[in-house]
Amino acid sequence: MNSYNLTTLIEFIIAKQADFPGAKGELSRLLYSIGVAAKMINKKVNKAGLVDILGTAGNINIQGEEQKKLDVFADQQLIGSLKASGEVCGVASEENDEIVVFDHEMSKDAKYLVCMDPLDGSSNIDVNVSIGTIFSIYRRLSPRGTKPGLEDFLQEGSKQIAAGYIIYGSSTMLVYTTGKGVNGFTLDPSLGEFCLSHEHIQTPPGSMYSINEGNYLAFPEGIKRFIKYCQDVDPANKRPYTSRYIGSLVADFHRNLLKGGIFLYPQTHKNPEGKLRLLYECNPMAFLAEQAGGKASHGNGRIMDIVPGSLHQRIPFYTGSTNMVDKVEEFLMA
Ligand code: AHM
Ligand code: MG
Repeated sequence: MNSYNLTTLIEFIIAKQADFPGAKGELSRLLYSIGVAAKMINKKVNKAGLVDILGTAGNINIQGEEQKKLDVFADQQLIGSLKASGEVCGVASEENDEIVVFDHEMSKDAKYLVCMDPLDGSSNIDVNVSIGTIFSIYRRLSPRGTKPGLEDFLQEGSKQIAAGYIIYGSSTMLVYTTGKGVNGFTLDPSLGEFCLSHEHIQTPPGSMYSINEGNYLAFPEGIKRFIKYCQDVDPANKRPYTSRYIGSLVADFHRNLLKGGIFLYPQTHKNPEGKLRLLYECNPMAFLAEQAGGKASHGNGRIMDIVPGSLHQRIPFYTGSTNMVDKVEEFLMA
């Protein structure tokens, strides 16, 4: 803590650089650039409800410019910020079919790459529900000074150097890990700074489950049995468990991370491979879950052990408190 009794994100990042002997500040600068983009996106998200009042018609705003959808804005903001940092050689984003390669000399020489979902749950924006940005950082495999290729992005989640999310909620928070625990920062709007508010987050054993039960009939038998287990009356073991589902991954995950619980997105009729994307959603959340003492599984093993086959690969996803993820695996493998 400094003399003002608060630690800003950048102060924390710089202090933590000491955890990595030989670090030259590249990752610190990269994380900082994500923090800057997050503030810009936050400003825009906060204004979303005002757009109608401000009198924009259709897709054209009062200056006659085309209004960008917020998820496109978030994508462009993050890509711009990462490119400007000079610490990233390329980006894979849920918004883009292909990888985005930065061919500026400084970026070509950068050793990191980023996978991200710029604005997850953006369909919730119209109804004032929390949404989020999810990011994941890897070291490139190709030599520095060259253009990265697809294989640089198709690395197991266990190779992540850092991961995190920003939640645009009743307050805006940035939560991240570099593999040495999970820390959370709340945006103080009066200072315009993310300030350390949740140090060394640990997920407690859970008794909350989060799943879109509308898809019940399509769930694997093991998941149907797990849901019935959660609903069983067994007061000694805190059951029936409480059901909480927002339908916005960052918000559901954030609540469970702090309070304990499990988030489930199994395969369904509509999404036979699962709905959530391995690179942009599951791997970063899995890294955070594990660093907070929880787990992340695809039903039959660890999410972060999967070797991705394609950029936009989807996968069934079960994450949260260890006791609950173990239980789901038990039901699925029975
Ligand atoms: P998106 O990436 O298109 O925003 O979709 C991902 C969202 C997650 O935030 C959320 O967990 C999930 O979709 C909800 O899906 P459903 O509406 O099927 O329950
Ligand atoms: Mg998404």
